[in-house]
Amino acid sequence: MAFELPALPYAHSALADRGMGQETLELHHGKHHQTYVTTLNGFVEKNADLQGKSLEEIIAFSRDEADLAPVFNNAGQHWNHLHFWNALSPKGGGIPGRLEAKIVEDFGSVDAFKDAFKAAAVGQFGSGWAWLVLGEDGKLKTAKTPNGSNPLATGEGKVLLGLDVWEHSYYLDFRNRRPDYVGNFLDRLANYEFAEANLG
Ligand code: MN3
Repeated sequence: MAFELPALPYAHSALADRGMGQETLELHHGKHHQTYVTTLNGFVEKNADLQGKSLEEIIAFSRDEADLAPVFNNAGQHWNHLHFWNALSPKGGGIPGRLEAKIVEDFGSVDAFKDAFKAAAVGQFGSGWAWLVLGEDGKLKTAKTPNGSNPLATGEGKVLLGLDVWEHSYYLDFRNRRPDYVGNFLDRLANYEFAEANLG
């Protein structure tokens, strides 16, 4: 039962007028994400300990094993991208009421949330991810993780919204300007309805 690359929930061209071009999505989904899936399936084929486990179980199993770092990173990247495609929307940027109220309660304002998320995304040195998570204390917070890691693995909370800050996600559209890519995501691309649904 191999892992599979799902279709994008929108056309490859659907986000082009909001700052994420067709070529970016074709490469990111069809090449980068596909490679994580193919590589992960190769590891599972050769390692009986991984067989029959869910994606989340493989992430937990490989998290603290140095020998399994490539398994962890490819499994994490598969999970992260499954999330990421849903965290983007051709109608993105608008924050629905229940999530907005929670953001204002926990960050003070929407602007303060965006500043904190930008700080996490820009401050992640090298490749990785920025996140909005619901912590175990019931409060929203931002987080950042390197490479293929994520808040499932670090135990930082339940993921509401994640942003890929690997260069492959923005270099064609924004060149080296990661802060502009992050700001564009928060204002025009982020699927806050998906984030609100993840609140539970
Ligand atoms: Mn990526």
